[in-house]
Amino acid sequence: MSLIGRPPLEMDMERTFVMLKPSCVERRIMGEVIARFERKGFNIVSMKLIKMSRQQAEELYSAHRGKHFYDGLVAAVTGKPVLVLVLEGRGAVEVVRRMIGATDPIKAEPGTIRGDYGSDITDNIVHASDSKESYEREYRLFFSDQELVS
Ligand code: 3AN
Repeated sequence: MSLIGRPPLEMDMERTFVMLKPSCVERRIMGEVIARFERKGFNIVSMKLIKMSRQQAEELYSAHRGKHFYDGLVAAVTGKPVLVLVLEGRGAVEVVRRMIGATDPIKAEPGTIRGDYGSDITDNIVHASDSKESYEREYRLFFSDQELVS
């Protein structure tokens, strides 16, 4: 892989892709959610408020194509403001997944973001990559390497 425009990360450092979903934006709790990631010690490497296109939504959730909730999921995030971020820190993928909690906010532990703020399983406040491979695929849907600020 070419390293042009993409210097290697420091040892132990890892990046993950996070999206604050439409309800998070509408309820004006973005700052609270971002503050949790910052307090944990993650660096924000890039961040922007966008209206997600249908194509981006279909790609982001391509693993779920054909499932009963897929159409509703794509519709829930398409054309609405969402905040997309890249976070960096030790063990970012796993730690952020633990911080957001279980998919269904009703089952998510108190203290997790979904457990504390969510109730709807589809618009469950926040998305985060579930593996390094997912991160590599997902961030490219929204960011160029030049937009990642070390
Ligand atoms: P997670 O976001 O916790 O990794 P996934 O990857 O299983 O969960 O599902 C992706 C997204 O699909 C979830 N964030 C949620 O918005 C939606 N979803 C998952 N399961 C359901 C379901 N049973 N009904 C409605 N939406 C769902």
